[in-house]
Amino acid sequence: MGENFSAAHSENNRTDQSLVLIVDDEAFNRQQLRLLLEQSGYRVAQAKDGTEAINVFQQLRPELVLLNAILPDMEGFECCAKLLSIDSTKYTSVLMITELEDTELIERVFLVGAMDYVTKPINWQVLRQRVRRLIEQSQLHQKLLAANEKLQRLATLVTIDFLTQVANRRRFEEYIDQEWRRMAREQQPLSLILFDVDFFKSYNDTYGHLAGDRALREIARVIKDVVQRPADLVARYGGEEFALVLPNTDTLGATGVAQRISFAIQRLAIPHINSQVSSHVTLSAGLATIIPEPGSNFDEIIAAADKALYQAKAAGRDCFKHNNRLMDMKCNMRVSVSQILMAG
Ligand code: GH3
Ligand code: MG
Ligand code: MG
Repeated sequence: MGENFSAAHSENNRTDQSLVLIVDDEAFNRQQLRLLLEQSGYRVAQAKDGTEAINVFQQLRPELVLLNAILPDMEGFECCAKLLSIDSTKYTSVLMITELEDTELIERVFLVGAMDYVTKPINWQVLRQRVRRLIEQSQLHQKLLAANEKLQRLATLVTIDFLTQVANRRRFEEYIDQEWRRMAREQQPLSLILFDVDFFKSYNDTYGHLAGDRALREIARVIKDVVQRPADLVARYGGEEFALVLPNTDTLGATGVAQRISFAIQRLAIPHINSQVSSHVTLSAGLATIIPEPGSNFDEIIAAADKALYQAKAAGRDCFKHNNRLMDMKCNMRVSVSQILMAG
């Protein structure tokens, strides 16, 4: 940046000195403005025309631009519009310096997005106050943006399960409530699958808690990989339990998803020498499919899937059961992945 960029001589020892870009073709004007700004504790960059201003702006992203309305290579207004159209994460104010103060000119100043103006001959006291106000506005805006980003990150954190990186229980309940009501309005089927890892206590006892954590992460990843529709939600429902919400999905669709997940877990083949049903980690699952009654509560589908899961456990594990309220009948299936693979 060479001579265009001057290090600050702070009068009040500020460490977070804001940067002001001066755009004026007259070296004398730039010099005077620079002195005033440095006395106020700002860092200063300079440009002698519009093209240089755009270059310097892109590199340094100043908080404020003091822009002369008359430039040798383009109109100050055009330059202002160009500067403000540059995509920047930083908020920049433009203060125009004009020769006259007529209505048309003032309208143009604000039309191109400048925040304020001063007229020549410059009243230094007025300029100092306007610069201070605009810098404060810019800093406030930056703080707001940062706070907003932080909030967004926190909002994501409170909906994600830390260990497995799928949705947490809180997000699950929020989502199933929303989808339950949507399916009730549209009179469409909602399916829910609850998975529970078989003999997981003995897995931890055999391989250690850290290996248990790793297994849970892998299982969550596999379930997530199988699920295809954007509206499907995988969540960690409890310790070694996962839930899968499938909107607009009937019995057949949900059964297909459960089968694909069973196969994928079989392929994952995490050894479990102390499982009583397989040499590998297996899942049991309870499925439920319901077209919700308007005004009813989503607890209904959780209870139905939970009951089916209980039945799958009672039936020997490594299988899934479907509690199908859709056709007012129970459709229980025992699909042992190990058995399918042996038969196939
Ligand atoms: P079942 O086949 O009946 O489901 O038997 P189980 O052993 O899986 O069920 P149980 O409810 O007796 O035990 C669940 C186990 O899951 C016990 C607990 O230590 C383990 N578990 C729960 N959350 C975590 C976790 O975050 N990490 C690890 N490593 N283990 C967990
Ligand atoms: Mg359990
Ligand atoms: Mg279990």
